[in-house]
This record gives sequence, C-alpha cells and structure tokens, in this order.
Amino acid sequence: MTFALRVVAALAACLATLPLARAETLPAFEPPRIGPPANGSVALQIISPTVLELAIIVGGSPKVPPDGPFPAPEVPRFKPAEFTVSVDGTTAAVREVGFRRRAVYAPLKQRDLRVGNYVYLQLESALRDHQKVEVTYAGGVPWLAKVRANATSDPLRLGPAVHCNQIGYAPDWPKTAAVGYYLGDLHELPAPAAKEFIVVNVRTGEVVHRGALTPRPERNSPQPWYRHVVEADFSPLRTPGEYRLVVPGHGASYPFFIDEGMAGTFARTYALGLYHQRCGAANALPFTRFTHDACHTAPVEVPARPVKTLKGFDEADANADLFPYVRKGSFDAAGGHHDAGDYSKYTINSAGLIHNLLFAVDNFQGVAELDNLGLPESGDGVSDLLQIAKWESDFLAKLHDDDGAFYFLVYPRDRRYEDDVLPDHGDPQIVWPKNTAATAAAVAALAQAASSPKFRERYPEAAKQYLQVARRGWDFLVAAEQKLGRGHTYKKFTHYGDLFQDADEFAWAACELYLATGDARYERELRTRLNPRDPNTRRWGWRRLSEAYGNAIRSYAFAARSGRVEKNKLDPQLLRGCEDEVIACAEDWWKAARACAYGTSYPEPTKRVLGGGWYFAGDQAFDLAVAAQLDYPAMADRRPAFREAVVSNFNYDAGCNPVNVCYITGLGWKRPVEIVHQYSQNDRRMMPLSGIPLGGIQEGFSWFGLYKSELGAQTYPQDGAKTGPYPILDRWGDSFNLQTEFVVTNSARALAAAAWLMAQSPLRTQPWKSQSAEISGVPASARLNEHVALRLNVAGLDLNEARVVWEGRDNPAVFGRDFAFTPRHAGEQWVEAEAQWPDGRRVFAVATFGAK
Ligand SMILES: [Ca+2]
Ligand SMILES: [Ca+2]
Ligand SMILES: [Zn+2]
Repeated sequence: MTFALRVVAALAACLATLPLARAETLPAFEPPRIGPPANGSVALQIISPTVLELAIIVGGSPKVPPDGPFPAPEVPRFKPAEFTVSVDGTTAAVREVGFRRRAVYAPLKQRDLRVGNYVYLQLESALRDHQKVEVTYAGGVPWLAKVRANATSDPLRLGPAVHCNQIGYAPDWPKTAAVGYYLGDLHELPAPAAKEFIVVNVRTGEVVHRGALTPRPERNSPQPWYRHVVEADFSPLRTPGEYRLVVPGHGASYPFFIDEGMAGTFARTYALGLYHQRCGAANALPFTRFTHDACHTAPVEVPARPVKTLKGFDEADANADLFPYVRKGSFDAAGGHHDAGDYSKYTINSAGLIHNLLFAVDNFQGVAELDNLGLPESGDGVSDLLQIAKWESDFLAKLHDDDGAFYFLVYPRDRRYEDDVLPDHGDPQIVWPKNTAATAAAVAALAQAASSPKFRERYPEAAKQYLQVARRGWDFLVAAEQKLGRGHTYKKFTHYGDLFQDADEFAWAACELYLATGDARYERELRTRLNPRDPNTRRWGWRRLSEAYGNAIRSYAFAARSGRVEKNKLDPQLLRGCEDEVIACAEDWWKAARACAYGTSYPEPTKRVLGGGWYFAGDQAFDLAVAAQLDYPAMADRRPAFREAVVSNFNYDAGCNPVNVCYITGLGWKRPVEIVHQYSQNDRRMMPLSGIPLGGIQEGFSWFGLYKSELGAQTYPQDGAKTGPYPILDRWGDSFNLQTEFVVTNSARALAAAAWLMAQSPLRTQPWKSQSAEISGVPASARLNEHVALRLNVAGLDLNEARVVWEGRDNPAVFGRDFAFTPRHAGEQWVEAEAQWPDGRRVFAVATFGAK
C-alpha cells in the first residue's frame, strides 16, 4: 500500500467522522500574523460545526478619555434574521446570536485602542467539512453595516477552540490538549459532538494517533465557567516530530513538537529572560539581539539630604529615620538583576532569587550539572544556575551599611521609574533606607550561599566573606530587637517583604545561619520563630511556603539532604513539620491543577472569590518540583503526579489556555507584543525581549493614563458583572497590564522547575553556549519601498526545525525562514532575526545598512 492509501485506510477504518485530506493534499500551515489585528479587519471563523464567530476590530477614539467612569458603549441587540448565512450557496438558518467585546490591544506609550467585537451565530444544522460559508449582515449596527465575510470548513483550519502547548511536549511527558470556547452572552461552547480526536504529522500528513475526548470540567468555581471543556490526552504518542491535533468540526491546533528538547526550551528561555534582567553588565550578541551596554555601573548614592525631599520616597519617608544612614557618600552596588519591568533592585527579591536558584542547584536532581543554557557563562564547566546566583549574591553582599544592615533597594535618584530609557542610559541611583525585613532576607540568602555545598566548592572565598557579612547583619538585627522589642522592629516601606512583617525574614535568617554554622544560638532563635504547622505562616492563612517562611521551611526540610548539616543536628519534629508542609503545598497545587479545566494550579481559594492577577504558574511548578525531590516513603507514589502537574502548568503557559496566548515571551505562535517592561517600552523593536514570564491570569485591565477606565468599560459582558461575568481565564488583552508583571523570583522559580525537567532529559549534556548567525541578501544601500529579500543562515543547524521571527525598521514582526523587508523611511535600516529550535537553542542575527 502506498503511504497515502495507508492514511486513507486508517481514517476509513477508525475515523468515519474524520474525513481528513489525503497526505498529499495536506495544506501547509500558514504562520499566524504576530501582534494585534488591524482596526477595521473582519474575520469569520468556524468555531464548531454549529457556531460561527464574526470578529470585527473597531478602533477607539484617538482622544484620551476624560477622568471619571467611561460610559460603557451600547451593547448591540442582534436578531438572527439580520444575518444571512449561506453554506455552499444554500441559506442556513441562524438560531441564536451572541456577542462579546474586549479590547484586543491597548499599548502604553501611544494611544492605539483596538476593540474586538465578536458576534456568534448559532446555526440550526451542522456544517460538514469543506463547505463554503458566507455571512452577510443587513441590520443597523454601524460597525457591522454591510459586512460580508467568508470561510471554509477545512478540517485542518486553525481552530480557536483547540488549545495545545504550542511549544511542545517531551516524549515521556503526559500530553494533553483542551477544547473549549467562550461565546460571550451565549455562554460556553458545548462539548464537541465528536468523541475522538486525531494527531497528524505536519510534514507527512500521516495520522499518527487517535484518542478519546474526555470531559475535563472546571471544579470548585462559583461561576459556571469551563464546564464543557474536554481534554485530548495523547500521552502514548512518543515519536518525535511536528504535529497538529485535530478535533472533528473544530479545526486543528497550532503546530507543536514532540521532542526530547522541550524541557530545554523552557529552561533555556527562562535563563535568557534572566540574562535580560542582568544589571551592571552588557547584554550582547550572540547571546541576544535585545542588546544594551553595561548598565547602572556608577556608584550609588547614600542620600545626604533628608529622605523626605526625594521623589518616590513617599511611602518610606515617615519611617526612614529609624535606622539612619551611617555610611555617607556613594558606593559600588553594581551587579545583580533588574527586579521586574523596571530597573530597580529590591533586596527582598534579590534574596528570593538567590534562594530559589541555589535551592535548585543543591537539591534538584541533576540541575547543578547544567552548563548549557546558552548564556555567556555556559560551557565553562561551572553550573549555569550557580553562576546566575553568584552574580546576584555578589551584588547583594555589597548592599549593606557600615552597621551591617541592608538597604531596602537601589532606586533612581530623581524619579520613580526610568521609563523613557534603555538601562545603559539609566538614571543616577540611590539606596533607600534600611529595614529589618530586607536585612534579615539578605542575611539569610548570603548564609544560604555560604553554606551551599555546591557554592562553597566552587567559590570558597566568596562563601567565607558572605558568612561574615551575614553574621554582622544578624548582629544588627539582634541589637535592633533588644532595643525595640520583638515584633516592634519592622517598618513598612512598600509591600515588598511586608507579609508577616519581618517575622518570616527573621525565621529564615536564623534557619540559614544555623545550617551554615551549626551554632546553637541560631538554632534557639529558629525554634522560637518557625512553626511550619502554624496557619499563620501561610499567606492569607492558606497559601503554603509563602515568602521567607517558605524559604526557611524548604531549606530546613532539605538541610541534611543537601549536605549542609548532619541529620542528627536537626530537630526531628521541626524537620517532619517542614517536610509535611512541602508535601502539603505540592498536594494543594496538584489538586488545583486537576480542578482546573486547563490544568494550571489556579489556587482554589482565589478561584472561589473570582480573583486573579500576578499569577505565575512557574511558582507552583517550583513548589511541585521541590516536593518531588523528597525521598519520603509516601513520595514514591506522588512524584509522578507532581511531575504531571509541573508539566500541566507549563502547558498552560505555553498556550494550552482558553485564549491560546503564550505567557512566556519569545515562544509559541500567539505572542503578546505589549508587556510591562521598560526595556521593551523603549527599544526599537515590536517584540518584547524574550524569556519574560507573563502573568497567566488577570482580573481585568489596568487603569492607565491614555485609556483610564475605558478598557474595562469596553468589555462585554463586564468582568465584574454579578451574573454571567467574562470568564477569568479569557480576560487577556494585549495591553500594558501591571497584573501580569513578573519579578525575577518568578523567573527563578520557573527556571528551576524547568531545569529539573531538563536535567532528566538527554539534553542535559548537549553542549550549547551560543552561535553566531548571518543574514544574507543585505544590500549596500536601501531604496525606499523596494523589497529586500533576506535570508537567515546558521552553520551546522537545520533551520527547517526552527521557529524564526524577523523584524526590521518600520516593518512588523513576522514568522519565517526568509524576510521580505521594505524600507519605509530614509536613513539607516535595521533588520533582526531570532531563531529558536525545539530544544530551546536560539541564535540571533542583526544587520544594518543604508545611509547613516
Ligand atoms: Ca557555566
Ligand atoms: Ca516579611
Ligand atoms: Zn542595570
């Protein structure tokens, strides 16, 4: 039998309802447009055999709205009779019409509002495959007037209701995709009538797998959201390749890989994101195209003026004189990582970053051996995660005053945010005053580094010096407590470290100092400050392993396992309590992932109050990975479950979510272009810098200057509606939204969890540092509006396997091996290409030409 006949026979035998095209007629996948749709664009999509979606993008007014509540635009009332649906030339009856509306694009720097208006047409009878559908509108809604739109029910069309991990799955991972869709005031798409799905090889058209669609309803939600979601589990498919998952009548997923490199993709991309946060050093080719010179290398000032006169101190000024500055003048505080989308450096998060990465180096199986993440320091024989942690801890070890206390943060001297510059053109900086929470966190992190067996082995001198600095910091804390009394030492500057006031940071510091020194004095302190069974050590009474209590519990639970102390130096009760808490935390996240239709560990208490925001699935993945390292008797059974939940959290972030958005920049097919990041708000590119985690759940849009309350007001059904609100996991819009802004501790946790998976894969020993690439076809000079055909060339790597993104001056970003660049304005032209392989290796190429 020929190959094509085999496919047809397989389909005929197993899939009578799946009239898939023969292999040779498999259409090539057309990469999607990157970025938001244009104003005025009209698209008809076939969501299911009986549901059509007509999407019309309507521009907002160019004027910034006045202050105060924005008047919600009228909700159109459609009648089925206003729509004519023709199927292969025959009129099909429309039973019901639904509607939803949401801003699809709202950038920060220039007002450019694009509002998606989605009309749903529920048909009386089901479409068959390969039918031509045309919709016309004859009603009076102005933005829909005289619309005529076409679509074909190609079984392999991109199906918006089919959600997969767009990056891919490792052969031995559980592999799931989801089917579901929100139809506005028609509520949720019913579960598909089909009982089966298939997986098709993109290159050959071969049907390589078929399986049953099974219900995966959302549980424990007060709203009837995601009740009809079904899951497609294709775990048995292990053959590496590029595939699409097809659900009869609903279309196909984006292409994805099954590849041993998947964990490497996540780990290398998160590592690149942390490289992009690196301060005091340049970001340079060939490691990234998002370059800048060394930043913030000037000495930071200890403010000589009263703090009250400085801008941005308004929350701290009332408290700044409790621990006055001792050292005057300025000092070297270069290094570390920019905290988040801004370029400041918060001591609390610096300490958290060190904890997370060093914990993974010391405890996550195989992670310490990874030396191939694609960073400048890869391939030098030293653990890459250890080196990232060292970069941060060298910075932190400098950030103390002469009295041993640590400054709260490094911050611009004259304003809150350096929001109009790249970091190498950043501001003069100052340090904020000291507080006990920042000091205790720094003490803990440096003591942890000083006692980390892997760190000490590689950096014995630094370890000694850190321990000295940590002890002095502790002495400051003890003196402060003697003077002011326990529970009265803490002053709030901002919300960083404010949870549990300074009690959790004190407990963490005592814990790490005990593990670093074995000194009974610290152990006594620890015992009075840490009770892992006390619900008051949990955020909101339920979120386990929060903040510095979490760090202390984690470190103590693994103190002997990581080789810090002998087991007989540990209090068995306390040890058991810490281990139990680590496992209970992972159980919470595993249950939450199971209770979510889309497999992310959306915490149930948050779900019950319809909450969201600052949700980073990598945090939960980290907690799950931590528990999976325990060799507790009960753990043998639980390890696969926890690992499965790690993967389902990554799947969600990689696009297996209701809106198909990839919540890690630089990956996937549907990529946000507008993120909360000063670099990306000020560089020349359309695409944000790669490797940045984005919050995967948001309650709604942020209020900001050019839109004020308009983004929320444009939404229908409203996010906050009492009945039938807009479902929480559907609330994404490509907008500057503070609720999606990460901090580097989120990056570190996600990297650690991904690195653990990578360390179990064949990729763990694959050498990789970086590789230069070249753009061919670059002309000497540019002629306006004439195409320039460009091609990316990379020696020794097969670009057919890569996802390549191009962009250039005045040209939007596009996917493709080649690039047709068009100079739009006189002067120097630039083009850039970024290629990423299924194992996360990435190369960048940049060219400039034309007049200067
Ligand atoms: Ca290295
Ligand atoms: Ca605290
Ligand atoms: Zn910097």
